[in-house]
Amino acid sequence: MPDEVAAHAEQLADQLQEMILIREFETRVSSLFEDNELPGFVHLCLGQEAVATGACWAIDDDDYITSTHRGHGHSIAKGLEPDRMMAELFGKETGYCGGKSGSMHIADVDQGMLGANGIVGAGPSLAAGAGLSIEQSDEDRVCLSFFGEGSMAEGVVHESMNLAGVQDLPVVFVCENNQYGEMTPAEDQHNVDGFEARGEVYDMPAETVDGMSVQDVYEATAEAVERARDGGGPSLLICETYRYHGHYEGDPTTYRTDEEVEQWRERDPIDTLEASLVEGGHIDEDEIEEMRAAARDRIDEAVQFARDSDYPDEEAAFEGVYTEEI
Ligand SMILES: Cc1ncc(C[n+]2csc(CCOP(=O)(O)OP(=O)(O)O)c2C)c(N)n1
Repeated sequence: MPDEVAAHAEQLADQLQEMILIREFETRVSSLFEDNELPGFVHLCLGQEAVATGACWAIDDDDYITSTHRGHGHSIAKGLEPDRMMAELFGKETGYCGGKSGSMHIADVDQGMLGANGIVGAGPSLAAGAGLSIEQSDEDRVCLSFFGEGSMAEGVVHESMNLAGVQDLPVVFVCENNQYGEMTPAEDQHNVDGFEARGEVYDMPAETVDGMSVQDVYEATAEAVERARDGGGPSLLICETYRYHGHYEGDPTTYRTDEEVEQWRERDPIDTLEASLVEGGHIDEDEIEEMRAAARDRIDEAVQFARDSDYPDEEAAFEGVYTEEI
């Protein structure tokens, strides 16, 4: 393990910085929500940062992703800016979708972020569509599709995986098994022993990955992405992870124990990476504090930007509803 860290120390330090930024964003959103500054619902990915960062690190800027209702980490990892994301959460016109999407539908098609999605299981269908368009236009792109293990019981996810499998589409299905779909434990929702079988029936390679390790997620995704680019078709990755907060902010989480949360926190993706980088002499405590300070400053600026921005005009409600006449 120390050799692994040494071999990738520089990249791991950059990944650490990004995970710290995602955590700072989510932590701040939690307190803004508690203070009633944000309209709508928010679902946070605290604890799941390594999946977003590790997977997105394995793709290029012009590749695509699809996301979920828990999509802030995916968006930051795809390169979206915290200030326009925060403005979107505040419902302001400077947000990525002009303040009309809020947390659950953030998208920036120009950056290949095809959307967070309040419809559970919808992301994989968009990913299959993106994959089809890549194939038909003969482009050298791939699409990563993030979805939760709860979505694995949705018919549309199976239809999308089937289509991707049959047509050898360049899609990597990234299932984040954070152990619960809303308040229901995964084992009470799915009568399978692990999720690999769900990929194998569609004839795609499937692998279970430690979703608390950014390096493991990165390596597995990079391999699947390379296969997809080489015409080898789709893959399924199941990233074992955990969400520290409730399903939504305000969820009393009576369905799980403090001990369980604590056990997962002991494997925290940021703390463990920091410890191994420090232990290997690749980074010191001061540099980690600088990373934290930089993330805090960036999120402070994002909050200020969002607060200072205007709400959209009423007429904006009717813009972007229909396609332009063609
Ligand atoms: C089609 C659809 N069915 C049900 C819901 C209600 N719902 C919202 S989140 C959720 C659980 C999703 O679990 P999972 O896919 O594991 O994602 P996680 O919340 O764990 O990230 C459900 C059932 C929905 N939004 N859309």
